[in-house]
Amino acid sequence: MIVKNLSDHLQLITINRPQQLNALNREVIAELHRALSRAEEDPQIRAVILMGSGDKAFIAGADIKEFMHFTPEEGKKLSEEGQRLLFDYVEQMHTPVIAAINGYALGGGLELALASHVRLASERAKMGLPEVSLGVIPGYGGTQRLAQHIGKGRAMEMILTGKMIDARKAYDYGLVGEVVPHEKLLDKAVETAEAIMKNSPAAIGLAIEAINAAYGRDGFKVESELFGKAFATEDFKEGTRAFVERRKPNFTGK
Ligand code: CO8
Repeated sequence: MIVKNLSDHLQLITINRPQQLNALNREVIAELHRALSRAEEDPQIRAVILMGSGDKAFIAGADIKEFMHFTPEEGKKLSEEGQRLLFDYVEQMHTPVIAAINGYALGGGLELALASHVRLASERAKMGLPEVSLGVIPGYGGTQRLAQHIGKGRAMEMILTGKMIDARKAYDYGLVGEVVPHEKLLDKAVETAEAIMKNSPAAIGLAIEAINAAYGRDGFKVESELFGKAFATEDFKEGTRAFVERRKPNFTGK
């Protein structure tokens, strides 16, 4: 991960695992938590931009190779830990976080963007929650936050088909605030951060807290339970194995 101050008050955090399309393993989640909590506790930092390194991906999801052999208990724990350290943490930060979606934002990658306070996309971005194609469900808040952002019907369709949508459709859905040419994405994120940073940091923190208060927490617990449950299925073993073997899965529903 690369942490860079773009100005006295603005920090850019780049997830830096480009060979694995910035997939989130435990180590990256822990590093992100440390960097974000440092930013949150530093009164000088008034906004954070999150981006993926390389030209291809924001984040292509949770690290499938890390969790493919986990038991249901380990799966549930991974989901709960990730929620606490990263996804819920980001959502509740008083320092606003802008997700600059510079390529694939899939699974946990889109879930991190959904937990962020503002989402901007490069015209090359592709977004989706493809978990059911692996025999699992979104486990980092996607079943809850996608519907909060784009409505239940569209969220249901995206999650059940597992299909990716492009940046234009994401804009039409209200999933991202703006779509810009790829090379202009960081500039647009800086411009948006600057607009936010003109305002009272104290009031911004309180506004985030008030907006979040409208949304219940029960569904997140259910999601972690069911995420763990999926790990007990044959479909989960088949789906993750098919991914690493680069073939289509043969699901049986067991
Ligand atoms: N996990 C692990 N490795 C990954 C991931 C991932 N999510 N995505 C890509 N990679 C790796 C590939 O395995 C490959 O590695 P290697 O070169 O060592 O074989 C490398 O990144 C490059 O990827 P590809 O060769 O596949 O690149 P392509 O351009 O052909 O395809 C895609 C790009 C379409 C993005 C493709 O990589 C893909 O489909 N990736 C997986 C996307 C996905 O299914 N994401 C969801 C993951 S599940 C998830 O996020 C669950 C969230 C909840 C978790 C809660 C607790 C764990």
